[in-house]
Amino acid sequence: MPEKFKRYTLTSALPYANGPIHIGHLAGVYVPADIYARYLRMKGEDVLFIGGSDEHGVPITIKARAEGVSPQVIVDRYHEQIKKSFEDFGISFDVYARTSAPVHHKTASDFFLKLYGENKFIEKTNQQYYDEKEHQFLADRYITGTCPHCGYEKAYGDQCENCGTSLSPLELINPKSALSGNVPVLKETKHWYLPLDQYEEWLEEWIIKGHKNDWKANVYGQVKSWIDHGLKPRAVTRDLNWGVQVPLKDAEGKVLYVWFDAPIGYISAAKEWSEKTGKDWKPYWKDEETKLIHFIGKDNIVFHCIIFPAMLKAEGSFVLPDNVPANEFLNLENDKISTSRNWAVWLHEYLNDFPGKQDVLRYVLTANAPETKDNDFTWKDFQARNNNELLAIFGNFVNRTLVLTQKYFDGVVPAVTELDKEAKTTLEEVKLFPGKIAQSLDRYRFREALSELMNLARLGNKYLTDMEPWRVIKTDEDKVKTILNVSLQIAANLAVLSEPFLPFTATKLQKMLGMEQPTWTDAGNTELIKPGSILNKPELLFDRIEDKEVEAQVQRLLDTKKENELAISSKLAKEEITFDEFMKTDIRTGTILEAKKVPKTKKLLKLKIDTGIDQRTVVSGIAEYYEPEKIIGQKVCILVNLAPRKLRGIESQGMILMAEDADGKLCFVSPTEDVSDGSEVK
Ligand code: B3M
Ligand code: ZN
Repeated sequence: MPEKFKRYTLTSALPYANGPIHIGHLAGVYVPADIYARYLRMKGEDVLFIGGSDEHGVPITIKARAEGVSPQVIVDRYHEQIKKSFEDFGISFDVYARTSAPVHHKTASDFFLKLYGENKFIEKTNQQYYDEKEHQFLADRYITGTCPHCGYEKAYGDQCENCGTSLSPLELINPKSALSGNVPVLKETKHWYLPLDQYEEWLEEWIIKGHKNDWKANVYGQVKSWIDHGLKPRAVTRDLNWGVQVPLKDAEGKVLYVWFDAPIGYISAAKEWSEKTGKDWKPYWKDEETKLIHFIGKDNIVFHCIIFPAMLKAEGSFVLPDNVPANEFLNLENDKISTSRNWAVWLHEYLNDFPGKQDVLRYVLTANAPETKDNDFTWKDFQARNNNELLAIFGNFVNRTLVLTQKYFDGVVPAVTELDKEAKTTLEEVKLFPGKIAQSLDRYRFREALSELMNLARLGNKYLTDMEPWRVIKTDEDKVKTILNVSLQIAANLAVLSEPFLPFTATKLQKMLGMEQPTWTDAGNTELIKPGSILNKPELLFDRIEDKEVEAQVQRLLDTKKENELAISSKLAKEEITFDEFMKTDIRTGTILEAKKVPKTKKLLKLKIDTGIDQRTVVSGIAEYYEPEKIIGQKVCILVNLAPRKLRGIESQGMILMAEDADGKLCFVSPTEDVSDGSEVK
């Protein structure tokens, strides 16, 4: 059991504000963090649950560059979208901040200056990779290459996402600029380094010895292997212009490394919360009786278990994390979730497609949480868990209990007449659930805790089915009073214990049972619902998810896969073909008559083209490059004898020819002189 703490500071990884939230983020970080925060609050603990957007770093500037807008435009767009989708999904942050806020720039600068003033950095001038075409130093995601540890060919300059190792650009094999594709040159530049090697002994003591038994094996193992491999000084500044400016005179054009400033974002978020609530933030970050927990995904372990703690240790006035229960990765339909390939279930789209079903997704992502190893989300499983578990067990039990109480006693809670053996045994079992669930939650075993909650629902469902009140009512009304009273006590315990996991369901059920703001200590009480109290009108907690709903989601993913193949195929160098093979193609000049976006896709336009021989529909992956209304009348070359193919339910009869340069910029291949549509390209 955990020793008593005065308060809890829970942080959740700050998502880059360069795209929406998807189910991988939720399963890895935000659902477990929210379950834990709600559980602690129900126990009456003092909790500060921190979230926010990570708005610096190369992922943001790469996205801005691709769209030809400023990084601020990108972060403003996605910060709002992410914040709203978390709110709508019931992630109960006490504050949701952002690292482009002035309070963060001040906090991060002051943090840097304190370490600088106490000579905690090493100042080094050395050779760094530089892109001569883009006039830009290359760090982090601006440079890619082969990971020296695992051979992954798309490792970034600061980390290999394949094996998680933190890297520096100079370690990459065959480095290439992610901006121009060119091989970079080496150029001199000055940076400030955090000497992680000087903290190796302390980290050994604090983690390897101190947290051997309470940190998750997947986290402990990764940290141990880094420390065993030896830690090296790490640059905490970058030659970039988007980020927190390095607060030194000779640091023009340099910013703090995003992984130096972002974790400090947890602290500046607490200051923002303090400004909003008038409460003092300092105890939540500076009092030893505060339990600090970082909720993250496994790719963030090195930053939260080695680099940020070393920073906190060097600064000296903050508490250290008590635990970092990092989850592994969630895959989608047996493939890695990928923002760039749009292979994801986006939270804002889920909320739109499945209104009122937040708890179904919370349930499935917790039941399948990748707590110790990567796991997979499938829409079939999503449907099955809703229909066979939430609806058939939890919902069915509660609904039958409430409907029968309405039917036999007009919704007035009946008193127990006599507690027979089954009733006594069942109620004794009910009393054990709060302890079982709490024990799992205290050890960040959310899947286990949720399965115990479902076991309580199973217990109720079995008791009601075995007792058959609908049969007994014909002969023994008193016995039915006991059966339904016992069932209502189980339903009331579900209403309390389900709140951390299924907050929307718990609120509905508490309302139906007339329960006011229950706390954790109410759970296990088998007289929660008082005889004579009047129940509110029952409503269904869950409804059936039909095949067609999930089939539509699977089809969307299949269409996405086809779109990606379409996009990728244009990039691959083709093998040699014979003249005769080329002569099989029939390419004509044509004109675009109509252009429309294909709904729910990012890449596709539906075009109507006059080919000179007919008018036909072609689906083309150019929506990210061209506004439909701007390409009406555009002359094109079209491959007219390509076998038709269905894309998002639309039959595409041919392919327009586009040219794409190394930067991925597209342009039409069209006749340079005025020729009639249908002219043959030879
Ligand atoms: N922005 C998210 C990621 O690596 C990163 C987390 C920062 S937490 C301080 O996906
Ligand atoms: Zn690697």
